[in-house]
Amino acid sequence: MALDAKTIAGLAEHLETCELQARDTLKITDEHPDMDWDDAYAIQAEILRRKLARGSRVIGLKAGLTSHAKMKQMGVDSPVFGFLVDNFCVPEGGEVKTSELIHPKVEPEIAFVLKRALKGPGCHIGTVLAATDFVLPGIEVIDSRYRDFKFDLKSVVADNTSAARFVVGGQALPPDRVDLRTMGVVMEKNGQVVAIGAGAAVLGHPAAAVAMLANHLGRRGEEIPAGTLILSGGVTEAVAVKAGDHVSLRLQGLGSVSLRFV
Ligand code: OOG
Ligand code: MG
Repeated sequence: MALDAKTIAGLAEHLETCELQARDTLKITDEHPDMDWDDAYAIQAEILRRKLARGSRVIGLKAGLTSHAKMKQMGVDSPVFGFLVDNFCVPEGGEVKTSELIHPKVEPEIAFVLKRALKGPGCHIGTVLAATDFVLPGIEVIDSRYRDFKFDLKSVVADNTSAARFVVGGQALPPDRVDLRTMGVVMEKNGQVVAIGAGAAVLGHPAAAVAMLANHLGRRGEEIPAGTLILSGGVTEAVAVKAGDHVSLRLQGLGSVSLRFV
């Protein structure tokens, strides 16, 4: 760790205040260039601690920057991991208030729900599929707290990987009923197709993103509990949205899910 506890708490408060007040900020590594990975995840953990103290519940986890399209769009080269709390969850077909967000974008995601806990190290696609209860379509609304979505990996980890809102829905199926690699992904905004892809865009197989998450937590002595919802990462580039937009995502064989921005 390069930062002391007081600096970590201060940066967490700053980033969470930006989130709650829908204000942007410069990336925190500008002022703290020596910040390391442990500092970045410690800031994220402190943001979570603040939310839990206010009564939020963790309802899921996310992997981000798991597809080549996303890494290229954001100019980075490795996945990152974050948390999802109950306040981020939007009901299927529900509304997202743009006044609560800075510059939201949507991403098509394949969501997993576990029936058994996953503990790394050593998790792989096989262990993930064996522990998965079902998969279903999910749209993630990301909203980097950094000005113009400009960040490096450590800054985005500290900012809980831009997590803001998400919706899951459509049809849930056990993973042996679908081919997660060849599964077609079509996202529409206001009836126009804005993103198309296939599951394999996420690390060759979206379950590999869940395995990476389990191995990442395993290194910290943590596990993914049974029942956890996991967003495996945007299949395509994220698409900017504004009030009035309607977004729907169809995953082949799993129906569709949608939300509206007001
Ligand atoms: C970071 C979060 C990325 C994904 O699915 O790739 C993410 C960002 O692009 O702001 O959630
Ligand atoms: Mg995402």
